[in-house]
Order: sequence, then C-alpha cells, then structure tokens
Amino acid sequence: DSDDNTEILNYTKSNFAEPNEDFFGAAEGMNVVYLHLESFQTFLIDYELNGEEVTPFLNSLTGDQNTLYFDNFFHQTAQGKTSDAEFMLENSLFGLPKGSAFITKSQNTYQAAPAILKDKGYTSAVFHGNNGTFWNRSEIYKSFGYDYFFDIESYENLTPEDMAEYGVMDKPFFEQSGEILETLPEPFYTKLLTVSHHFPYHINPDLTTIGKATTGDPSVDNYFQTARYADEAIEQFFTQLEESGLADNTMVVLYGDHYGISDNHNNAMEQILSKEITPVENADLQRVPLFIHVPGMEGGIDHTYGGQIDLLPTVLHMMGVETEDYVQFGADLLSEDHEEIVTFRNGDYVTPEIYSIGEKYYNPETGLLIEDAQLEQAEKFQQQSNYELELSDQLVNGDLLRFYTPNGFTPIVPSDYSYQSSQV
Ligand code: GP9
Ligand code: MN
Repeated sequence: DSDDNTEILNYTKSNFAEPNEDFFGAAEGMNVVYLHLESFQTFLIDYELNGEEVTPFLNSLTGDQNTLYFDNFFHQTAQGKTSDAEFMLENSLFGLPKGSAFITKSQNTYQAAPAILKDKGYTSAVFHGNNGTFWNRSEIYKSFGYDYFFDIESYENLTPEDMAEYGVMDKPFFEQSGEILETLPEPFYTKLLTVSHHFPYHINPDLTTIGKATTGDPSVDNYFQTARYADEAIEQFFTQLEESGLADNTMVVLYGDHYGISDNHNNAMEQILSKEITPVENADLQRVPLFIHVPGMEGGIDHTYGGQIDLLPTVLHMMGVETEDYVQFGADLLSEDHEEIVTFRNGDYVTPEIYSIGEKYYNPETGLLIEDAQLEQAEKFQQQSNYELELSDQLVNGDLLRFYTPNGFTPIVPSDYSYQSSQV
C-alpha cells in the first residue's frame, strides 16, 4: 500500500545521485541502441590467447575518443540470467532472488525506459533472433511499453549456417536488424539481443578466426571462438551504422549480460588466467564490460564500481532526462554522488575496499579477510545492500508502482500493444 511506497520512495530519493553536468544531455535527442552482449565477461577485454587478441574491436573501443569504458562494472543477475539483466537495465529494479520476474511479474505496472522515453517522443523496439515467447518477452515488453518486438519471425532467408542454438547468429542478426532499424521513426530507443556467444559456445568451424584454448574443458576452450565471432559481428554493426548515416546521431551502449563461465569451470579458468581462483578472484570475474559510445562526447576509461542496476539513470541523464521522480534503485555512474557499492542478488557485495562473500568480508587487494578496524564499515555496507534488495523485492512482489505515478509520466496500457507484424 502507500505506506510501503513511502518507505521505498524515501530510500530511492536518498540514494538519488545528481547528474554530472559534463555528461548530462550529452546524447540529448539522439537515438539509442543497446547491444546486449550475451555471456560476455570483462576478462576477455585485452586478453590474449596464444599472443592473439580475442576481441580486437572491443579492445579498440576502450581507447575510442567518443566512448566511455567502465572496467569495474558488474552483472547482478541470478536465475533469470538474460532476463534479469534486461529487467535491471529497463527499470533499475533488481531481479527476483529466485526464478525470473519476466515470467512471474509480467503483468505488473512498470515505469520502464521505453515508457519514460515515449513521453519524450521516442519510438522503441527490441530485436532478438529467437522465439518471442522465450523468457516471456512477448508479454512483459508490453508492460514496458515497447512499440515493436522483432523476433525470429522478422528474419528472412536464413540458412542452417545462420542459426545458433538460441537463434540467429550475430552477423546475419545484426545485418537484418540494422536494415529494420533504418526504417524506424527517429528518435528511437532500441535493444539488440545477441545469442551466438551462449553456453556451450558451439560454432561452425568455418566461421571461426581464432583457435580454441587448450584447457581440456570444452566450454572454456570454445568460449574464445564465439567471443571472437561476436567481436567481428559488433564491428560489422558499427560499420553498418556509419554507412546508413545513423552513427552521427546514435548513442550505442554495449553491456555484458552475465558470466559465461560459471565457477564449475574454475580449474580451467585457473589455466586461462594463470592464477588461483580465490573467493575474491571469483567475485572479480563477475565483471562484465560496459561501453557507452556517444558521438561528440569526450570518452575515456572510467574505474567507477557499479552494476547493471545503475545503467538506466546513467543513460537517462546522458539523454538529458531527469530521473529524480522515478523509483530507481541504481544511481548514475557518472555522478559525484554515486556510491561505489555493488549489491549481488545473493546478498554479497563489492566495493573498492571491501568484498562481502558468503558472509565473510575480504580485502580485495590482498584476498585476505579484512582487518577488525574495517568491520563496522563492512557491516554498514551489508545492511545497506540487504535493505535495498528487500525494498526492491517488496516493490516487485507487491506490484507497488500501481500506486505511484511520477510527475509527467503517462502510464502504459499493455493491451494497447501487440507484436504480430514484422513490419514498421
Ligand atoms: C534466449 C537468450 C538466452 O532468448 O536471450 O538467455 P539466457 O540463457 O542467457 O538467459
Ligand atoms: Mn544471457
């Protein structure tokens, strides 16, 4: 009821981080393209396998003058995997501790990015070369206010070679998605969900341009080949944006959705990284890349600790959209007020100085348990983490946004949306 909302609003208002003037509005009026990088972990960036870069294009983006690259950005997903990542970046709400909110909470009221931006004149679309019903997307996207959802039905003339286990291979997927993108009314807010770099990382050998790793653990060994393919596909998409003329007026946000190599593969990963995988190292491996490319913006490498929950306020502020009236659990990564604490769904957290893992507190530099002097601080962070998860769960489980409409926000009527047609 409204009392619950008061407590939640008090929290999210106190957590609000003022926009950074240097970036607020840097992408105002531009199109937005999210590239959802399936199973992409940060350790791939600048990693060399047998002396060869695995992801040369993404590596070059870390030094691009119009791109911000965040090297301390973490996934915060749980059982909902891809859908948890999407849920966080559209709403700045946490996914659920068990199952997927996409499946169990699709009928809730949301104030998601497509809806917020609709009020600013944006058209929204998702592209995904898999069945629309996977993760219940074709339902929850209506509650988010997505105008279009292009699923497998929208992709044509596919040969068996164009198909991966979870849908269209990234190269044909980007090629055809890019063509549809060019027909959308501008400005648009869109998300392209890749699939070919997905566990267990099978790929037709004819499509590979780098060898496998040689740990003897097949999914780890294959991981580099599908990552290389994805990197080439992303470069191809950037070229396509240039050629269509969209690049000059489009913000591109690339993010890894969750780990690709689970801790079941730590023996092989020790060989890959040439170090022991301690609890701290395992937490470090939950980093996923985040790139924000905005034409004309001054880029660089940003070491801020943050997570997927922080993406929405960051992106909205860059688009010149105020967020203070929205219920968002993340905070703008570029803000001076951004607090560097990343809460994981299992109750662990990381900060630059303290990692909380399985109810123990570690010093991330040494990998050892923290000194007593830091205990009070560690417990304070823990309480804060627990509290934000608790409030987010209360909101999602109670469907509490029904009772709160931000100033100037037009509520979404899901029955207004249907995704039958593959044409704009
Ligand atoms: C399926 C794809 C994969 O459509 O998004 O989902 P995941 O298995 O990574 O959660
Ligand atoms: Mn995924």
